[in-house]
Amino acid sequence: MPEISLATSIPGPKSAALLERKRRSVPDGVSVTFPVFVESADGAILTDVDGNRLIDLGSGIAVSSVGNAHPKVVKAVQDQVAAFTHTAFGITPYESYIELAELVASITPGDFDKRTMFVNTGAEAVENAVKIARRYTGKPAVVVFDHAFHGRTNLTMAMTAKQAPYKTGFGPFAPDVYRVPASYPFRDGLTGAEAAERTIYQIETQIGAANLAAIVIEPIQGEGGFIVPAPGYLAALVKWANENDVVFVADEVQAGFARTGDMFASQFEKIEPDLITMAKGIGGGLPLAAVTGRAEIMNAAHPGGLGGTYGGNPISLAAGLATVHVMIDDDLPAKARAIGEALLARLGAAAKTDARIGDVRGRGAMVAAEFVVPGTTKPDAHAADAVIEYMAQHGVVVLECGTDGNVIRFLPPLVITDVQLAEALDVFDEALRATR
Ligand code: PLZ
Repeated sequence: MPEISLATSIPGPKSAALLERKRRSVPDGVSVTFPVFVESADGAILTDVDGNRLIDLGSGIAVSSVGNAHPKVVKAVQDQVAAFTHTAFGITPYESYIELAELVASITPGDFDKRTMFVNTGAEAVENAVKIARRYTGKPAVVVFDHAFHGRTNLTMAMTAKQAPYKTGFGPFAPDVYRVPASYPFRDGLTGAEAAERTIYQIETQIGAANLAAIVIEPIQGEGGFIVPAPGYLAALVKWANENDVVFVADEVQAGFARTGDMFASQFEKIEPDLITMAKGIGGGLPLAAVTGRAEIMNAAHPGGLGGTYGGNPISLAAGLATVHVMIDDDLPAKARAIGEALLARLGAAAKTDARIGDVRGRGAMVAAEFVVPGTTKPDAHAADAVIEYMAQHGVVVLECGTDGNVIRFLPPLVITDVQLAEALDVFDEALRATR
């Protein structure tokens, strides 16, 4: 029996009615890309209000890595809600915060003394990493990259590269944020060493190490197009940062927590970031984010300088502890590697028969196909959109990304079954045939 079952067209009548109510009660800025309203979800299956069963290859933007409503996460949350819901860690603390801080320190790269703070969102983690790096170095500037995504708050909008929709009309933006080119092998053809040389030259000549607090980079760029830097690129930047009193921050909000086949994408590159920002996968679906890093850097901020009402709230921490234990106990990095092999094989085969796919790349369960005008590297967002639309109509949730909107990303829950993944990829193949 197929895993996908469609009782209505997409969206069905109940979802269509809810979309209309949304239009009258929720601002248009909060948009919906996939027009089905969810009623329940389990593992990699979403069931909508019209009774349609869909396969989820987006994990709620890389969040539900342990699968939706994982029984251990559900139990941990239920127990915690019944015990106590909130006291504010900064007022009357609780042990789970320490326990998850210890656990995160033990699985992040770098065998040095670490400290961890918890916040609610990825953007908040990035904001705090920048605060801490500035306090530690006493310097103001922050370097970010082409195609970067770091969030939607004022500072993180400044750090995010793509103008529309994230920044249009929302300025002025935070100062002292400088953008430099990264490594994008499909488009720049540079080796890691060459791309690093270009980046470092630009930093030295246009910003200057003496003014620079931090380099903030996604080890695999997420929203910007699942861009995997050429080998050695990140290590060269870390070396330069270490030699120049610049804090190296890996933004692992999207790539972290087993997604890429290692617990953190930095591990594959054998780099030890000074600070790591994390969110999404850590919370098993609850809002939870963190900054982890070298003790001397994290401790640079004075008592009371870091915090927030809800940062590390007990329910999210309970979910986080359960989630990270599932990732370790069930060896989800290994699951991610197996998913990666299947994805790269299937997408690679598709690229051989469809000239619109210019590049297939990624690691573990973070893989993408970049669509171009055949025979060129000119981005083709329409081709990607048509494939996504076909997949939506046929029961597969899949997301777009890329500065040019021409990349389809595959981010399944790491607990997706082989049968579910194969069925979803059959729909991708059909979508390619139907839209050619
Ligand atoms: N850093 C690397 O990927 C969030 C955002 C989608 P928040 N990515 C998905 C959207 O439309 O807003 C992200 C990320 C990286 C930071 C963030 C921000 O995380 O939890 O959304 O604030």
